[in-house]
Amino acid sequence: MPRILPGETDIYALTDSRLALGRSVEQQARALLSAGVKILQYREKHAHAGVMLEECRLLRRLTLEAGACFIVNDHVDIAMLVDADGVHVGQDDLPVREARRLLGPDKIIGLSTHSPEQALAAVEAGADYIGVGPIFATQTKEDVCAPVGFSYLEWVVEHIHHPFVAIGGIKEHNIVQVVRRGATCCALVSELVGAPDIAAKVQAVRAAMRKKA
Ligand code: TZP
Ligand code: MG
Repeated sequence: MPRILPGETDIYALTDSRLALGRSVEQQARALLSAGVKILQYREKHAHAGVMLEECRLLRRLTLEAGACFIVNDHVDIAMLVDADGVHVGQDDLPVREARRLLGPDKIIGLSTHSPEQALAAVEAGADYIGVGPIFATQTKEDVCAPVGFSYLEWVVEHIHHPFVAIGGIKEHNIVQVVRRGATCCALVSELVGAPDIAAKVQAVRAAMRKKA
């Protein structure tokens, strides 16, 4: 199973069918994986459980074929049923320690964090990586907190020696600012799945990340 963590790859992609210009989860995933994305998260907040299960089964197959890591947002049960590589939870979801009891030591657990206290607690609880954000304002997440800006990102870079992914409002045009502050892996939702040509956008974002010097 492809256990790939943020820090081992540059782009962390998420599905979102509400932003994907009418494209299905399968179409989003195929385009992202064809462009070489190595971490893909299934994040469909409004789908029914049965639909989620079938879509996750499909994404499990596609990610295995592509040698990519597959993470399920929120739903530990679905992650287990499809043998995903891991889950991503938020501060109000199942606690990391409880998710770990269900998933065992080998699966990846990511936790969204928004403050130094949450980052320290996430590492202590055994999260394999943390999400750091939202860096910029975003429309994508409905219950999102205010942007944390660069100060929290810079704190993480200095103090947390643990895999992390920057997230929230990151676009081709601003990603270089995030990379310059020390992020090596960035998560993007609307910028990728909302692009007319998803694969071309992945390449453009990659190129923008390399303009760091
Ligand atoms: N967690 C923090 S911000 C966010 C999530 C899931 C949404 C990011 O979406 P976008 O479209 O890349 O701003
Ligand atoms: Mg959640």
